[in-house]
Amino acid sequence: MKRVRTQAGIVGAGPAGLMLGHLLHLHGIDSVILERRSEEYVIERVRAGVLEQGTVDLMRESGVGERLGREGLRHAGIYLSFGGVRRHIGFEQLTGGRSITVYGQNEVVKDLIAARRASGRVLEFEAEAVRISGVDSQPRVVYRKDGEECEVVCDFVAGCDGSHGVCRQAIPEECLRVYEREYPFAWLGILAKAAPSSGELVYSLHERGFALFSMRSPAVTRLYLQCAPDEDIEDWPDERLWGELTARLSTVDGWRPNRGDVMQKGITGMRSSVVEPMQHGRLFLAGDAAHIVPPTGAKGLNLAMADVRVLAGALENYYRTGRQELLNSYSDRCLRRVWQAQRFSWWMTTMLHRAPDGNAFDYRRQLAELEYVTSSRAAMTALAENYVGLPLE
Ligand code: RFL
Ligand code: PHB
Repeated sequence: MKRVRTQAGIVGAGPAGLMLGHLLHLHGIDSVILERRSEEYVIERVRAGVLEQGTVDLMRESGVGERLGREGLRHAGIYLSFGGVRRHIGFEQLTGGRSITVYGQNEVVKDLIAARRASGRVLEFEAEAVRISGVDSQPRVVYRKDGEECEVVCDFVAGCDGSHGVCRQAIPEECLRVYEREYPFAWLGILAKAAPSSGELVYSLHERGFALFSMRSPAVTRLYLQCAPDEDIEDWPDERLWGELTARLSTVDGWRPNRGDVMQKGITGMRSSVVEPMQHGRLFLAGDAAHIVPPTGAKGLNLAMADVRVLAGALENYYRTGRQELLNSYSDRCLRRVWQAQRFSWWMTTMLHRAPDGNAFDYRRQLAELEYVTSSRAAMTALAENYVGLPLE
């Protein structure tokens, strides 16, 4: 069996795995990154789009923010739309100058893959980790590549393998607690060749359900609408999609999203989950492998980045001093932020979606909440400081 030795075996080349490998490289720590999908698949997968200030700072400070600085769209606020009116929440005034940046997750991944290539360290695509063992003493990751089994022998394993990965399964069930919540709806998302008709995101609660207006570039609009979790994408031809998006997003002042060719569409279920602790022996979980948030708060990618920032710092400290305190406190330090993001994402989700079993009372209550959130400075500040991202450690 082919065998390689490294300091950190990283499973998954999503934002968490790639950023961790990059930060470790800057500290002079070797790693091997294994990714079961192809490079094209990973780069083309359309997902998140909103970067918190802390994520932008991390990319800049670690030397991978050059294209982000040129092409990222800085947004100073968002709109909440209800009752046919868009109300603005200005982040900069409410948070002392903080903001968000719209830059596709696939662009982040592209930049991190380029940095990995430049570092000369190992990144293997179409290499699926199938077994993790020895996490109490000498970790080993067995992976399958071109029909053959190979092995990575390492000091630590970073489980950055997303919500359906294998790393979590390497932890005995009795050592884990899983907290979960499902939501009775999903998001149907599209990418359209259309110039964004608003400079900032619009989150809308309409009688017919939630809709979100977002973007990727000055020529590409990203839109989502609430649908049933078991909805069939075949039931959504473009005409029906545009009709529904227009109905849910249009406002009485005549604003509506521009239409264009639909380049991609897909349905995503929504759930919240947290695994505690995020560490077992020499195995550390990061990003979606440890926690899932519903996308309404735009927190998933940002949490993944916050986790690996903490993990890279702890590993650097270990290799420099031989001390394990920061590794041992990794889980507790990450989970504080994770639960804040869970709370915020749950709150945004329940405020903005129509529950299928909800009644007219619930809808009126949601409208009253939106009225308050867009008129009280205290409430707007609470939304703004969570949306731009609570301070990193
Ligand atoms: P990823 O990106 O899922 O990467 C995990 C990688 O691991 C690979 N893998 C394996 N590789 C080798 N061996 C195995 N056995 C493996 N098993 C799995 C997978 O192929 C994959 O490449 O997890 P990571 O790095 O933790 O990053 C998390 C983010 O991707 C995720 O949280 C966000 O996309 C969530 N999210 C959003 N987050 C935001 O911060 N802002 C947003 O605006 C936002 N919008 C969204 C979103 C997620 C969405 N979907 C589709 C779930 C919008 C949507 C629609
Ligand atoms: C996106 O642009 O994909 C996006 C924006 C905000 C969200 C979720 C997704 O809350």
